[in-house]
Amino acid sequence: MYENSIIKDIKDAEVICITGHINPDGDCIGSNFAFAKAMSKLGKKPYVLLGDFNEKFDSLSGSEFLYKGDYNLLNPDVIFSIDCGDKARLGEAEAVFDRAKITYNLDHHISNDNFAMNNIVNVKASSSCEVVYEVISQFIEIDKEIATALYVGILTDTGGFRHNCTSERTHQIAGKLVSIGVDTPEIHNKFLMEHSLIDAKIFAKAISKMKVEDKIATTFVTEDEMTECGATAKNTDAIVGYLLNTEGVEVAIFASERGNGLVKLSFRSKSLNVNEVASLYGGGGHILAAGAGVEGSICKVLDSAISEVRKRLYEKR
Ligand SMILES: [Mn+2]
Repeated sequence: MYENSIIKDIKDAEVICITGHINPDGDCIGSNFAFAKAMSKLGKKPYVLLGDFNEKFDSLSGSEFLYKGDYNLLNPDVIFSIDCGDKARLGEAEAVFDRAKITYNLDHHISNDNFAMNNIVNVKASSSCEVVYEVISQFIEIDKEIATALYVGILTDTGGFRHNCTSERTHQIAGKLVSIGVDTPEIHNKFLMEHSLIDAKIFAKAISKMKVEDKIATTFVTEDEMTECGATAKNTDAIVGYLLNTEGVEVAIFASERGNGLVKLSFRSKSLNVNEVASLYGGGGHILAAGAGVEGSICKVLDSAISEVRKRLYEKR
């Protein structure tokens, strides 16, 4: 239903920007790159505005559209926010978004508050790549490069088709992308299994301090530990999922210091709604996977999160 207005807005625009959430993950990067490639098929050269991300995504086609210049110079005719549930999570790109003449919001986060002029938010979709597939397949032919970027996003946001957000439609789309030529063994290894030495070092620090109490698995890393391992936020992605995979655990919470007194909380759950808990701290995400940034000391922030989770876990049974 939006395809016609999207095509018109793209064709009429001179300056087009695409952006996503801070600390972009596989789904955010894959959906941004795939959408940029789709636009280039319409004869446009969009600017993709994304923060620092894991180098392994550099090999994806679409990275050639990344804009590394001054954001203050960008006054877009149209901007697409993809995979961002909350306008404030656009980070530096938020000001560019606010200056744009026409705004779009393509997403799948349940916490999304429809912050754009045009909102294509499907909370049933496994990933923003699934949302982007449904849109762009209406007006361009998906080639192997676009298919690969989309497949990476679907694969990483579903945890390899394991999370409950994975639907029949997710598999249909993935099948379609495979038929276009995605090299699935290579993509699974590179984007799901492989980690760097730095990832492993910070993982070891975090897991060595892991605790399980009342079916809640928790751990944390300090800024000093991050520095010692040479790690940044992008190296800690695997930790919270590992916590949740612990036998008997219902909810996992991972806390990490992000400098200037900011603590990032990541929640994963097998059934409890952790989007609700994250939103207490001004964050959000999905029912079973959510996050928030909180100011305070890491121990106090983590303790507070544990008690909020515990309250809900035992109230509801
Ligand atoms: Mn996503």
